[in-house]
Amino acid sequence: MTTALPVADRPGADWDIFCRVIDNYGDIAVSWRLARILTEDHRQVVRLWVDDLNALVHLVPEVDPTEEQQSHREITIIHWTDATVTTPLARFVIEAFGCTIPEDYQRRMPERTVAWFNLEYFSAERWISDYHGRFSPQPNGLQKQFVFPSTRPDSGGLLCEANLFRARDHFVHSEQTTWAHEWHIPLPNGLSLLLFGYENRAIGDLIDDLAQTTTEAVTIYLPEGRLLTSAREHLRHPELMAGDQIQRGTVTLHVLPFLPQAQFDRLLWLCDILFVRGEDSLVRALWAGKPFIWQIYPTDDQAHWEKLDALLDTCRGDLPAPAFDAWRTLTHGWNRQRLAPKSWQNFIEHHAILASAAEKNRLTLAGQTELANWLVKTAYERLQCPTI
Ligand code: TRH
Repeated sequence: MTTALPVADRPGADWDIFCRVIDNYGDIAVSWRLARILTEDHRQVVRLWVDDLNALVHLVPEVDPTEEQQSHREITIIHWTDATVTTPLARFVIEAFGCTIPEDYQRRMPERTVAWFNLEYFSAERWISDYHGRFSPQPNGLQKQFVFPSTRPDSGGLLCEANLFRARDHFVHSEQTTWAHEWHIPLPNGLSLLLFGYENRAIGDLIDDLAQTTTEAVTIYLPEGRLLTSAREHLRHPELMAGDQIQRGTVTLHVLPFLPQAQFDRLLWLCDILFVRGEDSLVRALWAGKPFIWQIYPTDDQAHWEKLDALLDTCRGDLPAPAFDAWRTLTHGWNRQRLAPKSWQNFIEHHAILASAAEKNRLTLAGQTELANWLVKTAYERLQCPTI
């Protein structure tokens, strides 16, 4: 965005984002990140409606879960309950992940709302290109527009802060030691891995493979959460908790406390290989430009396998077949919770080429649509006023 007018001079620069927390952090993680980018990079006025403030507190500890309404980082956060009064209405409205916004609000939307977006879950599948941007007529007379975040060029793109890459470079060159000290994170020794995931029986195999295949030091960071419960069982350390450290040969595993979302990228930037999950952490791994293993959110109809392969395909770039196969095999094994023999070894043999492909992929994605930009541009076009 090049010409940022002061908020008061921009007609209708106000947004309502509605978010219901289904499970985990993904819904609120994406909604909060979007709220911040709209506010900080686009100088929009944002209200975030969220039904579960406790989920947001994990990501943003400054939020008070008992407040019905509060402001943080210039975003108005509203605890969304059935009783919430929904006036005044916003000019632009985002329904995150198909959460249905209150009926009364919907009925009154034509009085003021000019753009209504349904923000969908991330997918890199081909059909996204056809469905992104489509409209669906609603009973209140408005058209709801579907927005698909994706790594595909003809989609809504991915959320990315305007200063993210500058911050990354600054962190890597001059900040990481101080930062690690401040957050009580031991600095990595040798190759470093972040393991952020759901429960996974393969964690024992992974750490055994690591310990057996390398004579070099390896540092693993395991944030507390769902994967830690598997680590307790499969590493036979039932009491393992944040602050603990265990050693297997040359491998040191550190259990970390869950960090505020604003610090999460720094943890990724500190590591060489990123195990991520869900949606928001996947996007952050893409922006970190490091080799990553994605544990996809599994669905009962098994549709997640196609989604997983679609992501790998869109990020492949010019990776030669052996390196791509090694990446795909480890990714599939991690998602099946059973690693094929030598899958870690094969993967790590291709580390250099996978690292350079990940950085190239970051640059490619950075040249594509940015999601908040797309939303602002589209919303202002609807207002028929000069945009960005
Ligand atoms: O929590 P998730 O598994 O969320 C999932 C997905 O979004 C999925 O698509 C959706 O269907 C399901 O929820 C309901 O993973 P995700 O999306 O990566 O969100 C995790 C957030 O937590 C992300 O913003 C990173 C953040 N995080 C921290 O802020 N601090 C930490 O220490 C860690 C480990 C993560």
